[in-house]
Amino acid sequence: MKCKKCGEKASVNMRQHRMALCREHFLEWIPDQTERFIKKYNMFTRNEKVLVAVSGGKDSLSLWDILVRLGYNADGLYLGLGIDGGIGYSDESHRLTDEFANKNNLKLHVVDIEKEYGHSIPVLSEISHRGHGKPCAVCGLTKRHEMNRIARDLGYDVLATGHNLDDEAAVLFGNTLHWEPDYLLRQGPVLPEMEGLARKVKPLCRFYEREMTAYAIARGIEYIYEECPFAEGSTQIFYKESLNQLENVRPGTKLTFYLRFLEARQSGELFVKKEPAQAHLHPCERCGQPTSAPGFCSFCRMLEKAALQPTELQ
Ligand code: Q46
Ligand code: ZN
Ligand code: ZN
Repeated sequence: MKCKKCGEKASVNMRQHRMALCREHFLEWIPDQTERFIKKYNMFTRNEKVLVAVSGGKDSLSLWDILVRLGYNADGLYLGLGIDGGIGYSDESHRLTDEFANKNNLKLHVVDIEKEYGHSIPVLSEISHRGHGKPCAVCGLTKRHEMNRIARDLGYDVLATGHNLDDEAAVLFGNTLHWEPDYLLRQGPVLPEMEGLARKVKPLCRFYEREMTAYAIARGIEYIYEECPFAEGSTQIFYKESLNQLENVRPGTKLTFYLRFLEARQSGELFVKKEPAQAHLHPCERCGQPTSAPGFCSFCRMLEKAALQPTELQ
């Protein structure tokens, strides 16, 4: 297999694009494409301040690397979730994120949930009795709350996450199987800023997961290989595996599934356009972040519930 650009031996073959590239051209192609997506979807400009949510995984560290290479003004945010799972998951991902930031001389904000709120994510999940024994519901809620809080408090224009095409296609698959109109209308590369909620963007949403792995390795980025121990057996992973089976038989299936959805949504052909549920947001009485619930936002209600529980788990 030869590189499409220079004819040298290719190191990455992308069947879905019918294109193979050598290492050097692949390392140029990824940022070039990212720049194209940032412009196409009006994600942000070089005058705006970007906060990249970094987890220590290949996608978020690669995203940060790409944005900095492209000359964007991008700082990192690491949330310490306090997840051990027998592999010291959070400690290791924190270490690798720190290392990446130091090596590249980048600014990293670190928020430790346990220090901030008294409990790690698994403990908060247990004592607030949310999520049927899995911490993912509390984890997702906390991450959304904290990312928005920090972006807003520190004056960032936009919050960027490292979701790749495999992530987005799996979410879309789930939302389609259940025909969730509200989620379908909101899913996309950009979630505009509204009433105290920071703009959210996903610049890697058109890259396959294997492309991001290849990028991280080719760039020599040290990232955490293990998934979060709580991800095992999740519906999301099941959807990803199902889509991979389709992809193996028909390369490009995932990309077409996602891109056709974006086109259909944009044109209004498949979905009746309605204003995204602006649901009368008002500031939470405890933390001040926007919420549609009366009184406290769902994060603060979760904290309140956790505080009311017996403390033997702490
Ligand atoms: S939600 Fe669940 Fe993830 Fe949080 S507890 Fe781990 S698997 S990290 S994306
Ligand atoms: Zn080449
Ligand atoms: Zn609140």
